[in-house]
Amino acid sequence: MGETRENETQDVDLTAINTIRFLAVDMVEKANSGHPGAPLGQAPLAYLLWTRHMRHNPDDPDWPNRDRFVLSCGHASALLYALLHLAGYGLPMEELQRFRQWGSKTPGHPEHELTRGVETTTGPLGQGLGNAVGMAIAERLSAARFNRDGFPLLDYRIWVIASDGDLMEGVSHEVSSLAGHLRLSQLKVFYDDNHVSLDGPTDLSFSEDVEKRFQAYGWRVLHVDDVNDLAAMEAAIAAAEAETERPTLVRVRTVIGYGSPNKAGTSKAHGSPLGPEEVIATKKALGWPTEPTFLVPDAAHVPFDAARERGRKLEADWEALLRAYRAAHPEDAADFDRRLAGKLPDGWEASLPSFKPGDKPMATRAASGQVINAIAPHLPELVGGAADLASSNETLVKGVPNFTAANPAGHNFYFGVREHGMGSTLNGIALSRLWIPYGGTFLIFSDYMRPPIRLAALMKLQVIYVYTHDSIFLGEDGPTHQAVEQLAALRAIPNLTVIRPADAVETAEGWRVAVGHRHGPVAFALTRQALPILAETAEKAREGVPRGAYVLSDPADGPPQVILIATGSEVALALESAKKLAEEGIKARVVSMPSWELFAAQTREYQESVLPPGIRKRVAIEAASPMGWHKWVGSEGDFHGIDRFGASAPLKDLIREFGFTPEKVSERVKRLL
Ligand SMILES: Cc1ncc(C[n+]2csc(CCOP(=O)(O)OP(=O)(O)O)c2C)c(N)n1
Repeated sequence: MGETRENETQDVDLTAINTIRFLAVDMVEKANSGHPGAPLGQAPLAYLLWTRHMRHNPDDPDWPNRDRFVLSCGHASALLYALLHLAGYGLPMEELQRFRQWGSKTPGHPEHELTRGVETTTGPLGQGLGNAVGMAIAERLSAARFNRDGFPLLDYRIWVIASDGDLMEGVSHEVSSLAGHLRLSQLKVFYDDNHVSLDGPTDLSFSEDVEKRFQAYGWRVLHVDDVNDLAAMEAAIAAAEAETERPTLVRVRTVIGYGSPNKAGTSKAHGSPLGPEEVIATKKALGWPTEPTFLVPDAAHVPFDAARERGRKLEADWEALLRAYRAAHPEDAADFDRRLAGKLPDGWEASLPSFKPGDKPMATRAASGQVINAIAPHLPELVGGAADLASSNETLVKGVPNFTAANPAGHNFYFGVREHGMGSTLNGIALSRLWIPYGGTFLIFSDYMRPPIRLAALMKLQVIYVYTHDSIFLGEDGPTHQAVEQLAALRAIPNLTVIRPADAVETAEGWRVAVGHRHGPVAFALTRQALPILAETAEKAREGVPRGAYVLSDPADGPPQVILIATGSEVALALESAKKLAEEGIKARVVSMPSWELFAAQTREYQESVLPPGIRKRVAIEAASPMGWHKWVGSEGDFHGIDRFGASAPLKDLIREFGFTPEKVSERVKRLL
């Protein structure tokens, strides 16, 4: 009797696993595009996680204490869509049949927010793993903040499937090293060890001992020799689940294109459909009906429906816990509810420091540091740090503990010299919706973290980048460290807001904007060198910075002949240049433009009030690449910037040699006029 039931369970398991496999295969085949190989190999692992281990409720993909699932190898998206369909996330069969088509919920790679239940956007290999590390950090932070005796409000786990490509990517080294250091035990990673990547067998380029590598990071490391050995898989997953000290890596041996007589185990199963004949051969080999396609036998629903019932119960129990928590800890609960509702604390803006024109000149990085320190106590969700440049970036909140393995209640982060990993981790923290993370490094090294910046923008995540040393005017470190093309490169990313403040006042206003900007990342470009605090900004930045650009000064006598548009450290230069031009009888308006993106979002009326179409003589001044400035200066305008690499020299020499003086600017204006 017992044996019969066991056999029946095994039949159901196999039916469900093959259902996942062939939904994925049929999706790829119908789209004539995609990756069938990884889903064929990974299906048993994913099946066990989704039906037996993950605590999730498909009815409510936003349940705060749900386990997270990250398919870091986003190219295996068909696997995830099959799972979402079967698990009951409301992804209908028609969407599986529209895989990779215009307007479908099943794009080529999983996209967060587009498809219910997709926890993060993956596809660029390595990023999912980095996000998962951030999610595990957020879990620790949140548990430390909200859990109380008898109220384990947050204790979710992060389950990841990562492929060879994920582990080859440099970012995986950064984040896995960090995860081991921080002992993020809620993180459970399954490495799909199938010996194949796109170009062929992995031994073309990848031969380290992955288990030893992760052991060296301080992870718990396990392995399973055959993903189809469900008992062995169960044991490994249970061991990963029981681990409470370290992150876990389970190396799972799978076969890419499992079941395909002619393509299994080769890169031919990787990035293109199996082809009609091979699909039939594969279905036959695994004992699956060749018709109809997109077959879901009733039996396949059984384990998923049971998991869904369990999930409903888990969330209902958690809701009861939350109700009791609200009664026992009303203030904590109010903070929790407020954050999840996407609201900022009342009155936080009152804590913004005010800087005055009489104050000593100050680097905008220093002003930013003062702002962070002033607002942090009033904005408990603000957490962050730097990639080993906290002292330069002024990202440290004084008197607040560091986030460490021993003290996850700390809010200051040491990401180490890992810009890429920091960026990817910040995205994972932001995905919790309970924290607003920031991270700092030199502007030049935004290049080292561009992939996660782009993904933050794509996912509309609130992440704040605190970049300093924003131009050649950092001085003696020289051209390797002097940003020239980075502003243009960042401005090219859709949905990223770049803010380059002119002084301390604009910096504080920039932070007001950044904290209030809930649906996309913001990057600050801040100076190393001190800048005067301008009388004009003190008066106008409060209104002007949120609008991206505003008139700082106009000629006293009549309409301007020319507009000087400047950002950051060049705004003071523009004001001086306008004075010099006035002495020579030339009337210039000065516009401060801390953010192109904010200005571009204004009404045409406002834009034309700042840059009247009738004034076609315009000179933009920015110590950076000219790329893109024609948008604002027009075809009759000119640009005073830099179109070469910088140089190693003291600040005053760079100012002279690169011509950032009122004399040089007014010469250019006169040439233009
Ligand atoms: C950063 C990045 N580089 C390149 C690619 C293109 N790409 C997609 S899958 C893949 C190979 C992946 O091999 P593996 O990770 O072993 O996956 P499998 O072949 O086992 O499915 C490559 C190079 C990518 N998605 N992301």
